[in-house]
Amino acid sequence: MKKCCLAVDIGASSGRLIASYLKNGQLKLNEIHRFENKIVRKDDQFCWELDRLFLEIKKGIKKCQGKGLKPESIGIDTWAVDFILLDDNEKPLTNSVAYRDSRTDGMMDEVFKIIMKERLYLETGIQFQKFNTIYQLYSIKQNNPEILDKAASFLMIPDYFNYLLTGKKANEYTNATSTQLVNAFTKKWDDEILDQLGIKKEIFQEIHNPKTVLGTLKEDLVEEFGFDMKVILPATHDTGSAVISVPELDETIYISSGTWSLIGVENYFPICITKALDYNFTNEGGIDYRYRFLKNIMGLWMIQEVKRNYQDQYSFAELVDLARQVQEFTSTVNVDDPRFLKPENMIEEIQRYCQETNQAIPTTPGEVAKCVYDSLVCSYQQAINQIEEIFERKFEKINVIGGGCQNEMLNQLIADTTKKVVYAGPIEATAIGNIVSQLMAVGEIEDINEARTIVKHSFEVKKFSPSIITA
Ligand code: ADP
Ligand code: LRH
Repeated sequence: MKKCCLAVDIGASSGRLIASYLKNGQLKLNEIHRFENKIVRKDDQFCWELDRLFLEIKKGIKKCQGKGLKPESIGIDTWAVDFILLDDNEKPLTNSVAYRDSRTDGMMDEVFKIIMKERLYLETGIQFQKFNTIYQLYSIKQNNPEILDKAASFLMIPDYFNYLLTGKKANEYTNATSTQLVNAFTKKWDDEILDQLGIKKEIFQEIHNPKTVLGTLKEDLVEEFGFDMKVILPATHDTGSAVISVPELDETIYISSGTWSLIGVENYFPICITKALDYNFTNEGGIDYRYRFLKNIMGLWMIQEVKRNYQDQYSFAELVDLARQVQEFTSTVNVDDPRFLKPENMIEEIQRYCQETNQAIPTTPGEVAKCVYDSLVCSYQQAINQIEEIFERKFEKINVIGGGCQNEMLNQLIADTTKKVVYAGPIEATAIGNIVSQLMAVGEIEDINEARTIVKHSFEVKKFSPSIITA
C-alpha cells in the first residue's frame, strides 16, 4: 500500500478526490473519484445536495484501498460563503440554501441601515456581494428569526463535512473571512458587527488556521472504511487553496478560473482604501495570514449555464471550438451585471442584454459562446487596470489556474487583449493547494515557498504570448 494524502475539492460545478504523494521532490496526483455538483430546487429555494456530496466523499475514500493507496490524512475544501446551522441535537435547521438563492435580495441595504458600508469594509476588508454569509444570516434574522433562536452552531460547508468525519466543530480561517464577519486585523469574529446585527455570537466556533490537524475519523467511520486517518484543515475556501499553488507570483496577476473568475494578487496586509472599496476588491484571508486581494468576475458559470440551456448537446471543448469558428461577431455583455447571477435561461438573458444595448443578437451556439468569452476578457482587462491603478505599477504576467485554464482560446484571448504573457496551469490548482497544506501540516514540506517550488517542478504550465499583429 502506497501512503498518500487525500484532497477533497468540491467546486460549484464538480467535486473530486485526489490522492497525492511526494516522489523525488515532485507531487504525484491520482484522481480517485469525480462527481457532479449542482444547485437544485427544494421547497422553493435553490439548495446544495449536501447529503449526496458527503456520500460521494465517503465513496471516494472507500475507493482508495482498491487502488493500492493508504491515505494518512484528508483535507476538504469547497466553494465559500455558504453554511449550515445546527440545533442542540446537531441536526441541520434549514435546507442547505445556495448563495444564488434570492433570499438575500435587498439584504445588503438592510444591513447598511445598521452598519455603514464604509465601516464594514474598513473592518473586514471584504468585497460587497449580495450573497455573502452576512446577508444570508441577516435574511434569516429578518424572515425566520426562530431559526437563529434555535441555532446552536454555525458551520461553513467544509467545516460541516469535517464535523461529520471527526465529530469536532471548528471554523476554518480562510473560509470564515468570506462571511464578511471576520475582522481583517484581529482575524477573529467581529463581535461588534454581530452585536449590531443581533446575531448571537455563541453559534460561532473558534477560528482555526490552515495546517491545523483537526482530529481523526469517528469510530463508526474507521469501521466503515477499514482504516483511520488524520483530518487536516487546508485553506478550506477553494480559492484560498488554489492561490497557494500558483507556481510563481512575482509580477503576476492570477486568475483562478472555474465557476467564478477570481482575479487578483497576493498580499501581506489588507488594503481597505477608498479606491479598493469603490472598485469592490476583497481581502480574503489566506494561509500564513497572507491576503488574497481580488475581485469576483462572473466566470465560466455563464458558459456552464449556456451548455445546460443547450441540453448539454455540446461539451466545453466543443463550445470553445464553435466560438473559435465565428468571425466578425463582436457583441459583448457586462458579465458582472447581477442579471447573470441566476437567470432563468442564460442564453436568453445574454440575447436580451444585446438587444437592449442595440448590439447584434447572438443566435448560434458559437456566437453565444464567443460573446461570453469576449465579455469575460473585457471584465478581466478592467480588473487588471484597476489593480495596476491601485498598486501604481504594471504586472507583467498572468497565471490562469483551475479548470478554465484548459480553454486555450480564452488563454490566447487574454494574452492578446491584455498584452501580457499568460501562463496556464495547473488545472487542479485547488486540490494541489489542499494537498501541500496537508504536507506542510505534517512537516513533509517546510513552508509555502517550498510548496510553490514543488508545484512548479511537478506540473505543466503552458505559455501564451500576445500575438504580434502586423499591419
Ligand atoms: P469549479 O471548481 O468552480 O467547479 P473548475 O475549476 O472545475 O470549476 O472549472 C470548470 C470549468 O472549466 C468549466 O465551467 C469549463 O468552462 C472549464 N473546462 C473544463 N474542461 C474544459 C475543456 N476541456 N475545455 C475548455 N474548458 C473546460
Ligand atoms: C469559488 C468561490 C469564490 C466565492 C464563490 C462563492 O468557487 O469559492 O471564491 O466568492 O465561490
